[in-house]
Amino acid sequence: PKRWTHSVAVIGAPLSKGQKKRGVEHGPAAIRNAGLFERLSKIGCSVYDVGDLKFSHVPNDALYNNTVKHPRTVGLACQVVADAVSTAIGTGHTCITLGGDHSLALGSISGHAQQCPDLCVIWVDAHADINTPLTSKSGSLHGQPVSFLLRELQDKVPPIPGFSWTKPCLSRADIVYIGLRDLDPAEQFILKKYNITYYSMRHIDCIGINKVMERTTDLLLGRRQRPIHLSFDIDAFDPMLAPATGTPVMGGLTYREGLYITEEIHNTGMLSAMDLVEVNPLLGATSDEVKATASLAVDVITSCMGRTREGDHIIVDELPTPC
Ligand code: Z70
Ligand code: MN
Ligand code: MN
Ligand code: MN
Repeated sequence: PKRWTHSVAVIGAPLSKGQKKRGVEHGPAAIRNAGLFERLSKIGCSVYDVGDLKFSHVPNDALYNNTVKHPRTVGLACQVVADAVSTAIGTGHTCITLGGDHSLALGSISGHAQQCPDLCVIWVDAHADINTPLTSKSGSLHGQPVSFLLRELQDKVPPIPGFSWTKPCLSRADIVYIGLRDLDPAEQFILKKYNITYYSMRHIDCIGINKVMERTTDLLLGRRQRPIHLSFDIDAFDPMLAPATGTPVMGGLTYREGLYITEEIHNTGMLSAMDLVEVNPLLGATSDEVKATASLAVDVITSCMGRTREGDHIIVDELPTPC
């Protein structure tokens, strides 16, 4: 007897201009090739493949303020992501967006919020990605998506070309970070000044991942049930587990901590959309490293959709009786 638990839409978002390294545009293919659809089907999901979105290259995409790179190209791509996610959610699917770099979360969260204005966000990442276009040192837009999303920050975010369509859809209390360990000075300032909740790797060491998840779900869902958007950057994991990514940072999540996060999110019953970003198959030292990183991404996604480490009691529901 099969149980069709979730109908999921999978959207490939091969966006790479939000950062500097080539290869992250091949993330969706790597995650698909690691068996995503087979694994989702096995746990009883009915899967609808939207395919990979096409992003047009915007010519003459000059730097903003001498720093921010490819603003028009990234802004337009995020708008395409937003439309696709909004359509998928509106059709009744749980939506999985495969990156691609993390700038796409501006699109996926905006599109999700068009359908679910009450959503909250769990951002699992080594980085906070909350620089404004004026605080960013790198000029990379994958380090900035959250700044465009937060209402409280809008008087600090300049109107940059390509982003005129964006509307902040989150308040400071609607987002919780998990896994942080590499923050720029301006990002630390923003997190403190706006009192944004984050559980860094130090917090996880201190209180354990179980308490972190208890507090996270309590903060976001304690008052009322609401849709969750999970934005999962694979670099939240330790580089030993996820080497094929653009910005590996020592001291990341263990496999068990990562899966505990996703199991708890599944258990809320409120996961409505997720991103899995920053898998870069050109950055593994060996093909085994690339395979391990893509396979980890599939484990994260299937865990979010209900795979349990104990097994799911679907295949065997009765023991043979000797007669
Ligand atoms: C830095 C910046 C970042 C991911 C690097 C790094 C941001 N704070 N995000 N890798 N995934 O450039 O703003
Ligand atoms: Mn990120
Ligand atoms: Mn990151
Ligand atoms: Mn379920």
